[in-house]
Amino acid sequence: MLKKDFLWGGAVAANQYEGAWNIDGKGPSVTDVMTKGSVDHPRDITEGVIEGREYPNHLGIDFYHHYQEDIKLFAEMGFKCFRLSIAWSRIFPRGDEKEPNEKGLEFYDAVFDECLKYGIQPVVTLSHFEMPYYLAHEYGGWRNRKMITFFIHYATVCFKRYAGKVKYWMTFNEINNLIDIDNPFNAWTGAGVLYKDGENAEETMYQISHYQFIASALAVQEAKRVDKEMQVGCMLHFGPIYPYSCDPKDAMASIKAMDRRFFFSDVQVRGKYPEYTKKLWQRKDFQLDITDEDLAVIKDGTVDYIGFSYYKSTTAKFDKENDFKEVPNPNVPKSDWGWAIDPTGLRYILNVVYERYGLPMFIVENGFGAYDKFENGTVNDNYRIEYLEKHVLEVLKAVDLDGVNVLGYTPWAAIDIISASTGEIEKRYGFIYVDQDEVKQGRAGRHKKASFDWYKNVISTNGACL
Ligand code: BGP
Repeated sequence: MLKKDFLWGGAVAANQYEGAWNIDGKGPSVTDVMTKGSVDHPRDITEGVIEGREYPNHLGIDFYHHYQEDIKLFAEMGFKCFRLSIAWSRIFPRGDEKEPNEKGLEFYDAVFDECLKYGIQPVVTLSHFEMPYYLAHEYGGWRNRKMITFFIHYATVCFKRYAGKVKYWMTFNEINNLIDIDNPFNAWTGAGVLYKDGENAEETMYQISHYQFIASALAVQEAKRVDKEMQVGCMLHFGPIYPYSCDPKDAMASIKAMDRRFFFSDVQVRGKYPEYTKKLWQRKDFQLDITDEDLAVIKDGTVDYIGFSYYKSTTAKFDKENDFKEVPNPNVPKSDWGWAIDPTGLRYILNVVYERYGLPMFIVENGFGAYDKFENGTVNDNYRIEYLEKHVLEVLKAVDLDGVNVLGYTPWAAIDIISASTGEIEKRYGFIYVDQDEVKQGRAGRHKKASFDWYKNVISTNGACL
């Protein structure tokens, strides 16, 4: 049985749904210079906004002008919370200003008040795959230590302004995506960084993460100064990486592969660098800018809970050169985008992470991206219902049978939004269908899918109907 105050809700990210990219004083963010991509072609990162090209994040689903209508629909589903992010460049258009943009602050006041009117708690991420473009362009993003000062100023302004309205915060969305150094999307959206030819991308990645760890730890400390009740979490992309076989070498490969994900939470939860990372730095002779003072900050700014996303699991096989390589798992089906569908993996990771840290767990993303067919004013998304149902059942097992402390569940996404990896809305996740053509004509039709009523029932019975 879930606790009475279990936080059912839905999740989104500012850059993927707000639109209004240059309205009311907002500056461009890194995602505003990214073009559309596709399954086979990654999104291009352009040097500033080039006329004539299509930038899907500029429009989002125009939540900026539809927030009342959308939040009303969330309330109808019975949301107890709504996970969203603040667009940093709406509050600080360039990122290095002293004074915030009042219009930007007012927008989130209005959104939070609208949520609270219906008894919906906002759950807020400070940096969800974005930062002001100016900071990336002029300062080199998070490869520059100065980001810590800019971020903390931004975080403090938000904590002070929204104290009493927001209890649950997260610092950096999926901070551990940075480990995938071969994917420029992760470094760009996560840290405003593009690796230079010839530089050791892995070494730079550890430097970037170090600065973000300090910023995150300082934010935890600052939040407590503003309001002791505030809870600040880390946010990680978690999914098990199973051993491909029971060959001990594969089992070891899976541990090594998971270390790469756990490195980030180990620092943010335990407040210190793990031994396996220190050894790796020694082995590779990485020279990082890390001071004793930094380490003290990290120690004193550990997180209150673990926010994480779960979409899929992966599988690792022993590899002589790199400890492991990821290989497809023949035991699980895949989505249209090749993502393994593995509900058991959610219970597995809840167990593993809870055992490792003992902190409350918040599932802040889980969902099924699919091509939806809009017919007769709705979408019969039974595949999505099936996916979510199976995953929620595994959450119930983790709570009832394994004793994991789960704070809440906010599926991705509350409503159809722009996909982060493709920039397309066609990879849909929401309970509410958004007619993108209508958005383009400025009408932006919202339509309930079959999953809307299904989720409403799950929430109203606190999961007992499953
Ligand atoms: C997570 C991100 C989200 C989101 C989701 C689905 O990694 O935190 O922002 O978009 O993945 O990914 P996509 O939109 O690429 O399908």
